[in-house]
Order: sequence, then C-alpha cells, then structure tokens
Amino acid sequence: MVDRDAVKKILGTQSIELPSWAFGNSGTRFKVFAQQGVPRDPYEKIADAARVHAHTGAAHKVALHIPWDNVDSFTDLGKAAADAGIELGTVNANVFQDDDYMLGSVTNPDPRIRAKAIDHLLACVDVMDQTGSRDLKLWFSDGTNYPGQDNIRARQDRLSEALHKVYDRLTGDQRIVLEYKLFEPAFYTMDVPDWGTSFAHCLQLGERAKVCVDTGHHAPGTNIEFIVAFLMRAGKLGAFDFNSRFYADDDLIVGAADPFQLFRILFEVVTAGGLDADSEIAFMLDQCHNIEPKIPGQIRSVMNVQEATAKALLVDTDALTVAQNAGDVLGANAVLMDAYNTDVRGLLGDLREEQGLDRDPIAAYHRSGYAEKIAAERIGGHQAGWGA
Ligand SMILES: [Mn+2]
Repeated sequence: MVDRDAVKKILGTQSIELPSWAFGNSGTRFKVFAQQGVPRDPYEKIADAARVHAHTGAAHKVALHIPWDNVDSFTDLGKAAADAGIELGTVNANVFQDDDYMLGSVTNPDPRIRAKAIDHLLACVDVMDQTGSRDLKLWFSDGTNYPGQDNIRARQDRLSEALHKVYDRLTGDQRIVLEYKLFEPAFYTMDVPDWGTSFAHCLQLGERAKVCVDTGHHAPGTNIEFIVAFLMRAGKLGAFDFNSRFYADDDLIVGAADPFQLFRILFEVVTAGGLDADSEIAFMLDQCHNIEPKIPGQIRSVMNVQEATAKALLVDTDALTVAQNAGDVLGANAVLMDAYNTDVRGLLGDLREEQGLDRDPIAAYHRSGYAEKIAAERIGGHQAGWGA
C-alpha cells in the first residue's frame, strides 16, 4: 500500500519553473491577440509569475528569455524576484530572431554569423553569472528547407564547435541543457531534430551537458516516456519543457491534450528518482496562452503537473514489481491504471491547506482582484510579448 502522507510530503517539495514568456502576448503566425493587463517589462512578468507561486506554492522559479528579458541590471531583477518570493531560473538563449539567422545561427555557413551567435550564447552565460541561474537552455532553429541546401555533416561540425565554446565557458554548477525539435522552422533538416542528436552532443561535451525534453517536439505517437526512462538511466535528462500538443508544437497547457501521457512520463521520472532531493532535473513549462488568460493558464498548468505527479507517486510499485516478475501482464497494467484513475484533487487540496493556501488556486486567484488590478494599472508602454 502506498502511504498517502508520504506522497503528500513529496508533492510538497515539487517545484515547477515558469516561463517568463507565458505572461506576455502570444499567438500564431496568423494573429497575436493582445490581452489586458499583460506585462510591459520583465519586472511585471516576475510579478505575475510570483502570483502563480503565491496560489500554488509550487512555482518557485521563473525562466528568462534573452534578449526578450534584457534589463539594465539582472541583480536588480533578481532582487525584485526575491522580494516577490521567487527566484530567477533557467536562461533561455534566443538565436532565432535576427535577420542574420535566416540560414542558421551556430550552424550558419557564414563564419561571421556563427561568431555572432556564439557571442550571444556567451553573453547569456554572463547573465547567468549575475542571476545565479544554473541552466542555459539551448534551442536552435537551425536547419535547412531543401535537399542540397547545405552540408548536413558540416553543420554538425559547426554545432559541435559552438557547443564546446559555450561549454568551456561554464563555471561552478552551471549547465547546458540542449533541446531538440523534430521540425519547424526548418522543414527538411533540423540540426538538432531528436533526443539522440542532443544526447550524442551532450555525451561529447561532458557531465554538465544534459538533454532537455520538450514534450511538444516529437513526431505524433512518439513514446516520450521511453525517451525519459532511457535518458534518466544514462544520467542525461537535464530538464523538461512541459506543454501539450494535438498536432505539432502547439504549446498548449501541459496535461490538457493527453493527461495519461503526462502521467506515464512522470511515472518514469518518479520511479527513477527524479523527485529525490538530489535530483537535478528542471521541471519547466514552455507554453503560450494565446486565447486563455495567462496567469490562470499557468496556475492550471502547475496543477496539472501536480495531479499527474500525485498519480505517479500513488502507483503501488511493490505490487507492480510482483506482477511484472510473475509475468502478470493484466495485473501489472491494472496496478498502473488504479493509480491513474485515482482522483487526487482532494489530496492536493489537503496539501495546499497544510501550506496555508486555498484548496482551489484558480478560484483564489479570481477572488484576489489581481486580474482587475493589472488591467487597470498596466496602461501604456510596450506590451511585452512573444517575439517582442
Ligand atoms: Mn521548449
């Protein structure tokens, strides 16, 4: 039998990192729908992230995107975060929005453009030195659209050279987490299309390079929990970018499209020690709230991860092992499904009450008046947004 109090205790230690960009305006390439009260600068994004933490107790960190979140003083931004009860987290490097990067950033055939991209990545490590961030998240839009457009192997060489330059710049506990994506914006080849490519580069780099699994970056039907299990066994799972998808890189609320998949992923995480005190896996969200309000969208996301984690923790692993070793196919599956089909909302409500929070974070947010306050106050100035 699983001890529900022990499960609650572990859930109380779980931390989910929020993306600063989730609070800004976002959209598709067809239209960005502006919302009222959207942050005008990184400080207001920090304030909104802090609201999510205040209501959930489980979102202690906010990830930055450079240059979107550039400020005069990252020390001051860090102080603002601390005053609001949270910390600055992962630094996400952006080498995909400059005209120079049309044919790639670190894999561009032009050495001047490669040098410019590497300089930006090194500048992101400078930011980490100031914010105390552990992780530099690298995602490259680099790739090609047409067969013959560029030399696939040469692009891998350029990628490797750039990664080594950045890796050599890391100090202390700093790490690289290398994200992959099957397609988009490039449609013929992406230079880091899959976990295997990321894994191979991270192996060559060394201990402080790990793979980042963005749950929306795979081909339909890919068994993501297998990737997670494999990477955890190899000690190479560095981070998640949680979101959900129906078709491609939809960046919808985690657990919305396929809560069962999220449970299966978190079951692998939990059973491989991913929630242990010494675990170094960063549980991040990477989402855009294009049509729903952003702060409640983030609160719902945190709750969805908590619910899937609670179910994963409720799996009776002793009974599962007995069934597995006996070759009891249906019995083993039933043990897993029993946990998945458990309603954990009461358990999480109890946890929040013990933490001095409302049982229902979304209702508490709506009662707080914060949405009305920011809609009234955040008038004028540049509305920070996705791609801004
Ligand atoms: Mn991502």
